Amino acid sequence: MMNYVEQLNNLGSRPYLFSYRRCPYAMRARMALVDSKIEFDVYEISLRNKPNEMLNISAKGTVPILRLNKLVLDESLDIMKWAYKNSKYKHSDLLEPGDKKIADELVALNDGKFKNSLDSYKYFERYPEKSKVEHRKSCYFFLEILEKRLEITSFLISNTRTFSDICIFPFIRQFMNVDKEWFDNSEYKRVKKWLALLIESDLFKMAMIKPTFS
Ligand SMILES: N[C@@H](CCC(=O)N[C@@H](CS)C(=O)NCC(=O)O)C(=O)O
Repeated sequence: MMNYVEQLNNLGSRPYLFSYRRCPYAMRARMALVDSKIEFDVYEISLRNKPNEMLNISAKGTVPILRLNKLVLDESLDIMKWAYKNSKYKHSDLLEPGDKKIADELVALNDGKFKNSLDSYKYFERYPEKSKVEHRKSCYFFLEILEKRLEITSFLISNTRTFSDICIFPFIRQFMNVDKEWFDNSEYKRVKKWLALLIESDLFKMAMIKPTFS
């Protein structure tokens, strides 16, 4: 088997993803690539010891990063959009679902205010000015929005999975895992069902397959 540098030197037209398996941003990028049936190689990095090959192409040092010949994409949303645009399959409805404005607003809320609240809940011990329960409460606003959306359709924008479901899902999964027992007993029954569907999907399972080398 080729080592990592040999693999990089042997790059043809096959995209290469610097990734971290448990990172929600990397998860959604891998899901979009898998969903688009784009073949790609994964380099699983250690966040504590980032490889120079990665820092050389994007100094900000976050994963995911997609490298394809001279193209470097270092934002998960850009990678996802690139994947769906370059898919051999018709994915335009995934990128431009019925209500694009709502879809964009949901993703922006997720990546902004919700992600901040989620971090304070997840790392509540670092923010002792509030209790764990109070930190969790600061996340409810987003779960309530999702629960309302899911009253109308089985996924966030339509009755099929679209871009925003994939963008948001890894973060709600993270929220669930902070206190799974609490989440399982919570009142967000539609969110729980939606999350379970995505967790059990072949798409998620494929995106979580352990890379063969790192
Ligand atoms: N806006 C970026 C955020 C990516 C991000 O923050 N990834 C985290 C891992 S989940 C990271 O690489 N952090 C750098 C570090 O921990 O050193 C994106 O959407 O790709």
